[in-house]
Amino acid sequence: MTTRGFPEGFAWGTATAAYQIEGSVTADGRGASIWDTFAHTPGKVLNGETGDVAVDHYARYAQDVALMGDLGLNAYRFSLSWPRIQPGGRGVNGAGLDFYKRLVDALLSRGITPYATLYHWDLPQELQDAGGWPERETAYRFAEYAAVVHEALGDRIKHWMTVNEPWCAAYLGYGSGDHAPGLRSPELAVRAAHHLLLAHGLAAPALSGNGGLVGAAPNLYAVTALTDSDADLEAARRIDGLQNRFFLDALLRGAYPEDVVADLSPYGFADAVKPGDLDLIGGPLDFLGVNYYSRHTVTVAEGASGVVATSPFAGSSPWPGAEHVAFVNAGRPVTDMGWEVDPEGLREILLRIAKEYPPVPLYITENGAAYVDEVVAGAVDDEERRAYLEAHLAACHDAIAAGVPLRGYFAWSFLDNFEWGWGYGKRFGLVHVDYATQVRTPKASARWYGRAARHNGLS
Ligand code: IFM
Repeated sequence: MTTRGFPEGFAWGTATAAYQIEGSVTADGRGASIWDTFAHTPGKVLNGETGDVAVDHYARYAQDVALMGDLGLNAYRFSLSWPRIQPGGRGVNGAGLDFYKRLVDALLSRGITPYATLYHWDLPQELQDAGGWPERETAYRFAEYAAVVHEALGDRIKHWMTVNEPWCAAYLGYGSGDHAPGLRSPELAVRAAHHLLLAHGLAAPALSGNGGLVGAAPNLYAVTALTDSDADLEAARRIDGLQNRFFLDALLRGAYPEDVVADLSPYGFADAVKPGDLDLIGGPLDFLGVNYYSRHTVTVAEGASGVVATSPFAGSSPWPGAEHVAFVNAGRPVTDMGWEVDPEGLREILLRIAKEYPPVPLYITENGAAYVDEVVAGAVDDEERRAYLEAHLAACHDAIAAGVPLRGYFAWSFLDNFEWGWGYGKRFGLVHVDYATQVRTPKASARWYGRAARHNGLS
């Protein structure tokens, strides 16, 4: 019996990203991305693993889409590989576009609505060689890429997300160096953050043609100070500013928060922002994606370093001006990533956006958990992941009941895949992948989630 029903038309999907699943990194003219380079650099990814093969989705997409359909899902969020479509960051590679046409046609034939992300971290290497996201020019190149994509796929795809988790792309890529391209400079990171948002603003008009709906997918956290000391409250203000308000205010209000601009002024942030940029960034947004995993509980303690465990090699802080902050666990159970399970934080964020910002339809564009899974007699009983999904969907249900315009939920991830600096060591999939044979086995969580999707609610 369905006791917690969701609104009619609610999107029940899963999410993936190109470099994490596709493999086939030289097929059909694909160029190299910064993640190809980074993963092939010794000491950057656990066990030297790369996305060269990943879960071979490029070759197996039809089987994967069929499985989604069989499970009963009605939506799928995936990313387009920029260097597949524009090898070298220029021109048009028809063969690369054709892959996404085939993928989307397969989705549509199963009644699965495609939600496409243009940038999930795989910048063409040549654009990085020219300076990458700290260079303003990269944002203009992204707008050209968006126009190419929309021209080719705008008849089939209506839901577009420009940038995925720009905080990660900027601060892990150019600040802590835990992600590609692996640079460690707060000055570069803050410029990258602005240019990723500028890229969104410049690309949006092209994507909105032909009935396109445009969104972005920042990763947001509930943020709490460990104590009510002035120092901890100040730490929470800084982290909330860098992680949440910077992106929300820019996208939804067309302004950066003044306190964050002040925090970032020692790093030359203001110089990167040109007249008119914020009008573009804060232009019409058809929906906002929310990637939510956990809460940051922050404190200031002796020896704190601002380091967060975003890679097994994490060594420096991705938080300009907040390097003195420590991230602590507040006693909740943790996933295999060490992230606290906190569904209340999701409800909190959804209510906050609805209360503090101009109205905008919302989607949970990522939410999920890594656990250690084992195939036993052909089955994976991942009760912890199932419970994680149920608790977070219940938080969504509560938020909707409180008036939040939440339109869909995408579980991260459809398949086990390449988890960036952790390589294949962390499994987020609802579907287990045997990396030696590429055999897919839906976990118990996938069956449970598919039932919820088919009933449009939780029982
Ligand atoms: O795997 C990532 C994804 O690429 C971006 N969001 C967080 C996920 C889990 O770390």
